[in-house]
Amino acid sequence: MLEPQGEAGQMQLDLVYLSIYIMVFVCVIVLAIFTYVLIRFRQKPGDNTIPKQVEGSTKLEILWTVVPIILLAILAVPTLKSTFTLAAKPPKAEQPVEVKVTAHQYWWEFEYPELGIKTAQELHIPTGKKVHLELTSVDVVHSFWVPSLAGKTDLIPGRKNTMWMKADKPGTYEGRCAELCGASHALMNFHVVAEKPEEFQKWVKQRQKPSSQPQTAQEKEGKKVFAQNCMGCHAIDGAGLKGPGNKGPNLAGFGDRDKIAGLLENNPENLNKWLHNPQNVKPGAHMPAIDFLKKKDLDALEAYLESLK
Ligand code: HEC
Ligand SMILES: [Cu+2]
Repeated sequence: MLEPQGEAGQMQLDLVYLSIYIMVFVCVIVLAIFTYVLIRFRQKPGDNTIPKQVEGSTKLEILWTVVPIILLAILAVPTLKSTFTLAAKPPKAEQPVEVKVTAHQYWWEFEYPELGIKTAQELHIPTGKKVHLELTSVDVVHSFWVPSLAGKTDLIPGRKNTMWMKADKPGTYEGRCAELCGASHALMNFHVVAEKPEEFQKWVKQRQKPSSQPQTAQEKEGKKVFAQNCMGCHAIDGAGLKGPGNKGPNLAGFGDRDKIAGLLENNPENLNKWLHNPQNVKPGAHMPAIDFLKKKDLDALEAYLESLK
């Protein structure tokens, strides 16, 4: 947060500095007067006279009412300006990327309505472009925070909040939920992957293509196991696997993601760990333990999921 990597983060840091400067200014003056009074008016040995008792001073009252009002106005004007600027939709001419962010206990859903892409846990964005986010939640209040890019904006059920952010340089930026939302709130991590516009376009093309079809016999078997056991909650766009709901993340392109559930390095061993007992990784996660499958079926399922590119 102290090393912003884009315009929105820089604006927010400027506000933090402004309020720190004002606080330091007030502290220095108050503490200086305080120290002076302590020394100048302390009781001297042998002097037991009671000092002159003063009650009320219109001048002082006005002074310490007006000065804070001025200081708060200095803070309020740029704060309100930035708040509205950061929530506003960037003009069409800037070709912003639109993303709908939906928070779930304890995962993030990212939808690019204009590009027809739905994904989870990993938010891909192009560098140098404003990304306009529309944020909401399906269960409780969460808060979207990418410390080095922008935040924190609440995601509230039944409400749409908006903000934009911009990354100047390619890189992977950590994201967090910044509003206590349940047992695994502290594990509700995600990543922002900022790529050069050409690279981002490649990613978009890859995601828009139908998911690669299972190649080996094992992967084909895995697809069947998935259809039988997982489609109640998960869909895989482009693979013709769509069930009744989206209680869990869309797993299209799962094999390309860096992390499982935003936490574990994406490899077969960790996938096994996750499926076997999601609660061990994320207490309270709304995915049941998959401990009823035969080893052969589980292996096939894992091979299929990792093949999704
Ligand atoms: C009752 C609903 C439900 C069922 C059934 C279910 N899941 Fe999940 N799954 C979830 C939820 C919810 C999450 C998100 C957990 C979190 O991160 O908090 C999840 C997360 C995952 C993830 C991590 C996804 C990511 O984006 O990193 C994988 C992989 C996964 N599930 C695979 C499976 C497989 C394979 C099956 C079937 C054997 C299955 N799930 C069955 C609800 C379900
Ligand atoms: Cu949360």
